[in-house]
Amino acid sequence: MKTYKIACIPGDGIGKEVIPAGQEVLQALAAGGSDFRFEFTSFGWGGDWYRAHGKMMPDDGLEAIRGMDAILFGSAGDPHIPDHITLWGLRLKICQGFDQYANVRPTRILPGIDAPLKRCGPRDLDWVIVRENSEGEYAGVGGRAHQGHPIEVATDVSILTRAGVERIMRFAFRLAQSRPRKQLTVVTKSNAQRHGMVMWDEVAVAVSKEFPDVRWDKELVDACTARMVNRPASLDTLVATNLHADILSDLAAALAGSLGIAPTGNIDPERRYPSMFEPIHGSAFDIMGKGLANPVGTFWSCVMLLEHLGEPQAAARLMAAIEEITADPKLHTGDLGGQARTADVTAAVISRLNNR
Ligand code: NAD
Ligand code: K
Ligand code: MN
Repeated sequence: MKTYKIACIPGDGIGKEVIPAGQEVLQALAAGGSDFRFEFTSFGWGGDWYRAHGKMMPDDGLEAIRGMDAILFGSAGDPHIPDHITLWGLRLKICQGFDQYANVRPTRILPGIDAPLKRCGPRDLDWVIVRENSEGEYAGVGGRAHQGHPIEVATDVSILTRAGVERIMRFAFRLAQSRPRKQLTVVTKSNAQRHGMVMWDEVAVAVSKEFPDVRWDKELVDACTARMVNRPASLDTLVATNLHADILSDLAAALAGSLGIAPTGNIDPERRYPSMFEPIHGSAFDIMGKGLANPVGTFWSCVMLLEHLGEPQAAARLMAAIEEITADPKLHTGDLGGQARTADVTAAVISRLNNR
């Protein structure tokens, strides 16, 4: 029997509630007649680790998880620690350390979910947003001079490399090609950002030649937000830089019903390192510790994890169970206007899995 080694990093806030729920669901899936099993190892990194050790994870932390088949991640973000410390000290350290350069965010309106767009049914919104996850606006380059003085100057430099843009474009064209509509929108801002984004556009043209069967177009990021709202069915696969896609994908999650549902994968397409799967939401300080978090974003991330491991049947079984429970308003958590608790939703998914 195959054994998949999974690193679980709940992190902070509701990450500590939804990741154990995801683990339970994966365990139930494996127990129910699958030809594989999971070996979970949990790592207590995050804000609590920071209070005890002065850093978000140990210096040799990446070594401890390098040999895993995948990582299931919750959230980094603590009410008492500045966000740039929690983010750079844990999540980005893993994404960058393992060169997870493709961040993939599927967005669909699941059955039973009341999405805010008028005249938009489930079939009108079926997107995958590909986010460049290793450079661009979040390269971490910049600085502050004359800090605190009236003449202070602060910079955050966006770095794009031709190799970095080529690999994410190729990944996005290939993903678009694998979907029924074979359609890609390249999101840009080359009217205002006249160096890196102009190269981005040029690389898109060059890489598109390798994919003659993919229809593609270009859209400025600001216009793209309006298009997502006004003409959702005109989009399928999108590719954008780190910052642009960060913003577009939260909008996408909200248009599909709730931040609590949306999943993501931080992927190393070359499979040199483990890839990391997580709900797109953060620590949700307002509801943490109360058992109210929607675990569906984590469950859907587990579907992506299973697909990545090469277990499409198990992934489909879990997705079907998720869609059955979103279809039932009694199993909606507060973010969806319901009263259900994390534990109710988790138990319901497990019972659907056991009855399939
Ligand atoms: P957030 O996603 O934590 O919360 C935004 C809102 O959505 C809150 O009202 C929250 O209650 C609600 N929400 C989010 N997930 C939910 C769920 N599963 N169920 C029900 N409601 C849910 O975003 P924020 O408030 O901007 O950030 C809080 C902290 O999380 C910050 O420290 C931030 O840096 C961090 N964060 C981390 C990640 C990550 O680790 N990938 C992502 C986003 C934010
Ligand atoms: K997250
Ligand atoms: Mn974000």
